[in-house]
Amino acid sequence: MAGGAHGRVWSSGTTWERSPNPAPTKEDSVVPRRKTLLSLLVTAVTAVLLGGVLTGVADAHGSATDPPSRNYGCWNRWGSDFQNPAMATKDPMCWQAWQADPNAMWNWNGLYREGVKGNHQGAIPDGTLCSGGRTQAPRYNALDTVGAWQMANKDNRFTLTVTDQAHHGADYLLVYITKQGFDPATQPLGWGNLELVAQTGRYAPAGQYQVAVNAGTRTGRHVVYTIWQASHLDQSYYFCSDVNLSGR
Ligand SMILES: [Cu+2]
Repeated sequence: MAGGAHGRVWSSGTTWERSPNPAPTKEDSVVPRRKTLLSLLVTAVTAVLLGGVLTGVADAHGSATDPPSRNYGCWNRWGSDFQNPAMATKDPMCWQAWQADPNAMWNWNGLYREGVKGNHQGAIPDGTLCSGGRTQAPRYNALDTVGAWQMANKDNRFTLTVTDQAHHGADYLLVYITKQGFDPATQPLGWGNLELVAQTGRYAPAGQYQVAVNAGTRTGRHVVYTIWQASHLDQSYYFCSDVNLSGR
C-alpha cells in the first residue's frame, strides 16, 4: 500500500527538497533525497497508524485479558473497525472511549504508574480507579466514565488472566470485586466499593499470570479490579474488568 501511494505522488510534480548539503544521515542512504510533500505525509501518517496498531508488540507491557480490562476489551472488539458508528449503539462505553482518545485502546497494555511504593490507595483517588488515577492524563480518563460497560459473563469461580507481553514478572497480583449492591453502571467506583478477593505471591516472568478468583455469592454486574505489581521496577498496573456474575 505504501509503495503504491509513493508511486502516485511521485508523478504529481510537487516536490520538496532538503536544505542544501544536508548532514549525512542513516535515512539518506536508503531514501531518495527528493520526495513529494504528500509522499512524506503519507509515510508519516502510515507510520503513525502502524505504530499505533503495532504498539502492543513494539512497546509491550500488559493488561487483564480475561475477563478483559475496559480498554483491552474495546481494542479487541473494535480495534479493526473503530470508526464504525454502529459502535455508538452496540457498545456505547467503548464508543465514548474511542472518541475521547484512541490511544487508550492502541496502548491497552500501558496503563500503569511508577513509584507508587505499594500505596495504591494513596496514589489513586476515588472515581479514577479505572484510569489508574488518571495516569498519563488525559489518555485513559474515559475508562472512568460511569455507565453500562460491556460485561464478560462469568461463573462465580473463575480464572483471571493477566497477559504480560514484556515478561516483567509479578511481585504480586491483587484482585478486588465490587460489593454486592454497588452499581458500577450508575455510581463512580471508589476504594470503599471494593473487597479484596485474591492476593498472590510472585510470578516468574512469563506471558501470562493466572489467579483463581471466588466471587462468593455475588450476582449480576460487577467490576473486577486487578493490580499487577511488575517485578522489573516499581511499576503498577490497574485494570477494571466488567463482569456479569452468574451467582453459581
Ligand atoms: Cu512494562
